[in-house]
Amino acid sequence: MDKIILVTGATSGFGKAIAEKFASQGWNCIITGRRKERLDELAATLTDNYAVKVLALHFDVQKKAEVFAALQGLPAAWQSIDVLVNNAGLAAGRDSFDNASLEHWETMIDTNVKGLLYVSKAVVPYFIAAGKGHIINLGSTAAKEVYTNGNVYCATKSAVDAISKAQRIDLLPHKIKVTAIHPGAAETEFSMVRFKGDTAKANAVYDGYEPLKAEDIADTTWYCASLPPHVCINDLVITCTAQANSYYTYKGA
Ligand code: NDP
Ligand code: 8X3
Repeated sequence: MDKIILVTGATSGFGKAIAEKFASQGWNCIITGRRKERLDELAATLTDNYAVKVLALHFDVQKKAEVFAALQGLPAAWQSIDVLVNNAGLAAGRDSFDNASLEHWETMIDTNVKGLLYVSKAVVPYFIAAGKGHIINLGSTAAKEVYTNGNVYCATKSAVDAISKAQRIDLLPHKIKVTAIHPGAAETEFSMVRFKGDTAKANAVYDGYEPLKAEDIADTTWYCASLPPHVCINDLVITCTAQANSYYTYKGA
């Protein structure tokens, strides 16, 4: 039977690589994001390269009405989702608590926390109806240790950690697996978004060591999703070899 993955934030970085990985294994993909052109491009690539079916839905996860309009009442053939990857997210700025902007904080909370909750709430009924399912939430090493000037980004990822634990308990009766994947630094568009297109600042994040790649996270996600029904990876921290935790990366002597 055809398998279906729904991955949010598939226009870039981890989400795009995850869609490509699962499509390469023959899974049909529901891909989401705000940038419609990129979604359409990815849909064409996946269809052409892997002969899978793709449903592209463009919406902003911050907007409750948009999320439910897009995900409730999916066409019947798309309702039997096997895996939901809550990946859409971002950091906005990296400023001290006293200097950080309220707007940045609100964007991160609305996207990383509320967006993940809205999408999960819209998809879980399909899992419950099927009597199975798998939610994979993208947290971060920032969920595990707060770092200097990481304040609200770290708080949103701690929330993802807590929500994952809560989902795991509450959704057990429905045989829904919940996995939280917590990556360290990975070179995607993440830092360009965080620093509003400041290339020098974004590149400096990855200077002096080899960070993770989006494909590393896609492979990890695939591993978690392809285990037998009785096995669930609950919590997985993955960093590049140069990184020990949220605030210690070895960049040479
Ligand atoms: P990218 O910036 O490359 O990708 C982010 C994706 O999220 C894009 O597809 C973007 O799509 C989507 N997105 C952002 N905001 C919204 C929104 N409001 N509504 C819908 N989609 C949205 O970053 P990454 O791939 O690196 O990040 C993916 C996830 O991994 C995030 O949750 C991030 O916090 C987390 N993470 C990243 C790490 C890193 O070092 N890169 C490390 C640990 C965790 P669009 O703009 O088209 O809407
Ligand atoms: C993204 C990685 O180190 O910027 O979650 O928090 S970090």
